[in-house]
Amino acid sequence: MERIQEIDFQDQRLIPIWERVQRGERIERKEGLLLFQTWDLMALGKMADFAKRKKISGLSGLNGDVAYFIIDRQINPTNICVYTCKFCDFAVRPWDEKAYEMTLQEILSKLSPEIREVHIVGGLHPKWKFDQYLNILREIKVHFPTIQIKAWTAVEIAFFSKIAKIPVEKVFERLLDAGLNTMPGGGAEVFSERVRQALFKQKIGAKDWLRIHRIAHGMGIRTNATLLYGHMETYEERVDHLVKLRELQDETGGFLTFIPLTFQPGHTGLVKRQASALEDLRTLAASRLLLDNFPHIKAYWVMLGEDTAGVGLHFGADDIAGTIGEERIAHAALAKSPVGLTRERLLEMIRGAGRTPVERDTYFNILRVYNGHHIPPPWPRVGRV
Ligand code: V47
Ligand code: SF4
Repeated sequence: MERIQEIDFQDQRLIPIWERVQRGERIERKEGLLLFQTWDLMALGKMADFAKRKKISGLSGLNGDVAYFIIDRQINPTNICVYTCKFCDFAVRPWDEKAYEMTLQEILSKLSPEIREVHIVGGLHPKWKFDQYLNILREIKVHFPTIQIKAWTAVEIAFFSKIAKIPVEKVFERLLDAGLNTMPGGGAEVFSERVRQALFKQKIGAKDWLRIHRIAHGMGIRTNATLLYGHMETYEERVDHLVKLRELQDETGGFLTFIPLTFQPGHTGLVKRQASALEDLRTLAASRLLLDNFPHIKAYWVMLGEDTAGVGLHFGADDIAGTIGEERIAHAALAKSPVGLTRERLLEMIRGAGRTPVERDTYFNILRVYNGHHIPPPWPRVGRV
């Protein structure tokens, strides 16, 4: 049992919420909004940290001080996309000089047996057949049977269903047969029709995104969820997004982790600058407190930056993502973080935040707890590209 800590509240409006959190009761919509409005970030962080410790010790039997990481590799097979979402700097048209399509050989050359998870997501190619996407999974499983595959967002699943003219259930059947393990959380953006119309109107909205994840969960596929914030969404829209995810999780229990994605403005001109670190920490903490039925909250260092991600481990996050290898989506939008990190650097970040590193697989099975065991410096900082 986690020790109940004292919090010195500057914003007294948070006290009833803290009482609820200690009793393990659910936070309602109005209280959720207050979490986004309060200036009392320290109290918010302490409440979220309490909720995180309780959740993690309950789930894993480990001390709630731990933070997870994974040895993974991101692959974005193509940046050619039929859609033109206004927030996206990654996608290009086929004739663009930055357009690329990776061959199977190129994809396989990026992998090695020590990688635990490959995260595959990319553009919606105008010419590729569903079989080409399936082949990527099949070949990875043939050459690297121990690598777990986290692939294709709900947006891509809807696209496969359309190009192959088969229902979503059949799409998943064929993906499972080809080697799919889990599904990433992208493409959710923010569940607001107002924002969808303004920024990504060609893409599926809340109803379809949630329907596809519901089907995946029903077929035994664990999935993740995201929120893209820091563009034109309101706090009410962020809360609504989180409540919708919580409702689906109540129904299915299929979500593994939630990843708030802080918008990288890049060349889009949508906002002058990225959300502040305080806004990032607030969003992590509010997510931990509102998503009381989600096992994990991820501080994605790629978009947050290494320093904010480390502090995020005190604001409700219990996972700092992975080595990644070669990130392209955020970096097309001028993200300042490295494109990949080494295991040693992730250990250093977690220990620097005063947490105990725990290496995991795609399902959050624990592979190794790094208690007390230190790898001596000098540590390589950036992963192999
Ligand atoms: O769906 C696109 C977002 C997502 C930008 O499931 C942007 O473990 C910020 O979903 N700034 C793809 N975000 C990435 C994603 C993800 C990342 C890490 C872990 C997991 C997981 C999933 O990235 C897209 C879109 O929402 N995105 N452009 C941008 N400029
Ligand atoms: Fe295409 Fe996804 Fe970018 Fe939209 S966000 S343009 S669907 S790659």
